[in-house]
Amino acid sequence: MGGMTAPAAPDAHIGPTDPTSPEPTLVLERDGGIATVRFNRPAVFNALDRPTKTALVQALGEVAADPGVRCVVLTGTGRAFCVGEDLRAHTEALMWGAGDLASTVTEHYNPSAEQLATMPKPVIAAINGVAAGAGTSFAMAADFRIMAASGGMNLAFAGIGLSCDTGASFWLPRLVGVAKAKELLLLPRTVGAEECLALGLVTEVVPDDQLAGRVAELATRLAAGPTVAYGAMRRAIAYAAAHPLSDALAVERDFMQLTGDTQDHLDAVRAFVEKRSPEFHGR
Ligand code: T3D
Repeated sequence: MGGMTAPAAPDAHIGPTDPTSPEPTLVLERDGGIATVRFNRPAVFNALDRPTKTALVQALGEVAADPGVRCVVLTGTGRAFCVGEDLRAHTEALMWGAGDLASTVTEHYNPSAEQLATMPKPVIAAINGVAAGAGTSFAMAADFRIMAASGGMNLAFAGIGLSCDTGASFWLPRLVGVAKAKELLLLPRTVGAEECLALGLVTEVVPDDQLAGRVAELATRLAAGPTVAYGAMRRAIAYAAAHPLSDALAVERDFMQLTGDTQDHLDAVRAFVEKRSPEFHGR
């Protein structure tokens, strides 16, 4: 398929350009309350070189902090979503003795994983093609993973003799269970869209030519929703995954207070008793 071709947005911010192409390698577009972050190195299946990784950290920080952004879509151009580290650049760095994995994990992969998982607004991964390595981890950190029927996921790390990163060890067992997570990590292969759906790796599979429309529909709905409540739910679920019930209940109470104080809550309960649809403003 042609990939997610986002409609021309009124406000487009672009990342670095590739020396081999006039195109920016990461594109950030805003359309109303929806921000789309698009990997844009289709010739290398949206593999991540250093400038693109830096731009990703910056773009995610920007959309996370912007109260006008109420839903974030992460996607790729062309036949792939994102296949993780650019292995050509990486090999070159290793040959020059400059291959410092821990530093790019600290500097790029971990901050991006944290931002995706913790920003106070919903995130959709629009998986337009194959996702591999850290690309799968980015997708797994999203709240919704909508995959084109021609897409797939490959937990490719072991194929190049690496452990796993960007949250793969955190998200994968939570999505598919420990045993399946080990199988997919130790014996990597491209898992097709229907199997991803059956395993719970993605939330939805759609025909390739319906991906953009379906993602736009969901993003529009989420961007018009109770953003503070969505952000609180993301945080409550993350907290509860690693804490005892009594602690989770205490955090739930705090978030109920936080959301109970929002204008959205007041407006929505009034709309309920007046038998009309609520209109949320994200505050
Ligand atoms: O510093 C650190 O390394 C730490 C951080 C690591 C994080 C990671 O993400 S590690 C994991 C890195 N990713 C991979 O190992 C995935 C490698 N790619 C593949 O296994 C396969 O390409 C896929 C399963 C993703 C897709 O297979 P297929 O058969 O559909 O496509 P292909 O022919 O292999 O690839 C298409 C093109 O994309 C090809 O270019 P060419 O030959 O047509 O010019 C291929 O070289 C390029 N490509 C794919 N993946 C990468 C890549 N180029 C650079 N880096 C890649 N990761």
